[in-house]
Amino acid sequence: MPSPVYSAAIDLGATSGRVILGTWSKNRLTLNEVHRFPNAFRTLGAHDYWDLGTLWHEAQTGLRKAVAALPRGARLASIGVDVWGVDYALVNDAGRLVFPVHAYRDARTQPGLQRLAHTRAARDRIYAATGIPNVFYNTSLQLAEVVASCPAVADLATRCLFLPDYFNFLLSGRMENEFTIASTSQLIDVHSTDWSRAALDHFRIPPHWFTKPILSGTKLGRLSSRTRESLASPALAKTQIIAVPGHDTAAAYDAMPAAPEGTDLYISSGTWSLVGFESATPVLGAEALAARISNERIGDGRYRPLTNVIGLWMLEGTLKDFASRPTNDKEWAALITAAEKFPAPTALIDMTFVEFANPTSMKGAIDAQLRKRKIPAPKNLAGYVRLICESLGRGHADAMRAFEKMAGKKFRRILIVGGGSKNRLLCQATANAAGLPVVSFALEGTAVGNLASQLIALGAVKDLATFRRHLAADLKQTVYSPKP
Ligand code: LFR
Repeated sequence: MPSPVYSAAIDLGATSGRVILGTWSKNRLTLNEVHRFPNAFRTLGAHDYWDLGTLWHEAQTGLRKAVAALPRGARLASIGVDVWGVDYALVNDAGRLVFPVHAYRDARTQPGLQRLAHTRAARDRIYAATGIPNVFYNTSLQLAEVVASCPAVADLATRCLFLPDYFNFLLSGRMENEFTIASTSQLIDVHSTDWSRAALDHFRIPPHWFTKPILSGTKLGRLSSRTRESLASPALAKTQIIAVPGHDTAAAYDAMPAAPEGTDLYISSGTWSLVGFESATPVLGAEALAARISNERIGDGRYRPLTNVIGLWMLEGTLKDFASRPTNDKEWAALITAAEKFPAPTALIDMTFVEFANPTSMKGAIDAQLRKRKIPAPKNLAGYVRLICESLGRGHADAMRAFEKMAGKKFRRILIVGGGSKNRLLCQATANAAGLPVVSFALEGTAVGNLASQLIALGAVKDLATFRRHLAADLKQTVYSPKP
């Protein structure tokens, strides 16, 4: 492998996307964020959709900028894509979209969610088969709704590609289902690395829409000629497309500079807070289901049992309701300082409240819950920020305790990466509620995990343990010790 190695990570989140050029040289990874852009779903009539054309346009713009940022004569070795979980594109054999791409917050899954919730035997059976609890955004519920409401789709579509699979197809011309993203669907067999026939049958989803998932790190080949022509650069002549962990959370977990003995709890903090750990075995059973433990998968076939706590979605949503919201880093810092000055709230928000999933006003939804519980609402934005961060911290700690109890584990540290790792109020609240040190890394976890998988596939790094060792030696960290 020539050194340095240049690779690009296309990292798409529900509220923003970025393209990052990674340079691997002398066992060090440096990141250059060459392109960042906002993302949002759009509402048409009663439904919510992603704008895939814009995302693809932005991804290509980012790749052009990545190429422009290369030193003269250098080549881009590879490209990998990671995206938020569960959403998908239905295509025909030629790769044409045959159905609009819905966003997972679309309320169309609510009747299916309730139906499964109220059919206890089926709900338990699906959890035993897939290890994924009944959540409104599951691909299983989304596909069941499409097939039931538009039956002709079963003839029109020949493949279901999850969003990273779809972008991999645009880049490479190959249609594959990558394993980590497939594992978010509630359709993978929890005891194998293949689809669950029981789940597919239950939701009446055509099994031929899927092929056996490929494990992360599989090379998909060179850039397709169409994309190569559109990007028109000699630096891309030999660029490999690599199926990295397509699920952003799987990529972020891979990037954790974790202790090898497995005593760290992970939080990938972004639109959602994903609290979990790595395990050779799944965490199953009635108690695990009640705690909403989701046995999503690592790219090599193992498990990452995690709980989805509502995350920064709640903070971002609340900010929209205040004209005084911060617009730059300085204003953010001032807001956090103001929020820290408040006494710790005596009552916290219950984050599992379904009304927080996609409210027209997040502040309105919070106020409604507080009113119901006869708790006075905060008087200003700083008060809301304090209440939300403390409540999220409690949510993180509750998830940790559930894991300790059910998996018979004792965690020593909590590692946090992603947007929330920069929010000291949130990190401190988590440390206090959990009674454990929180180690925050200034790290774009999802992009780093994406790049790690590419470097391993290219043979530039031996394996993930080696990558983590190098990364840990190089990272800035802030430790928040618990306070009573
Ligand atoms: C985070 C994430 C979560 C998933 C949620 C919905 O970006 O991928 O892991 O539960 O989005 O897809």
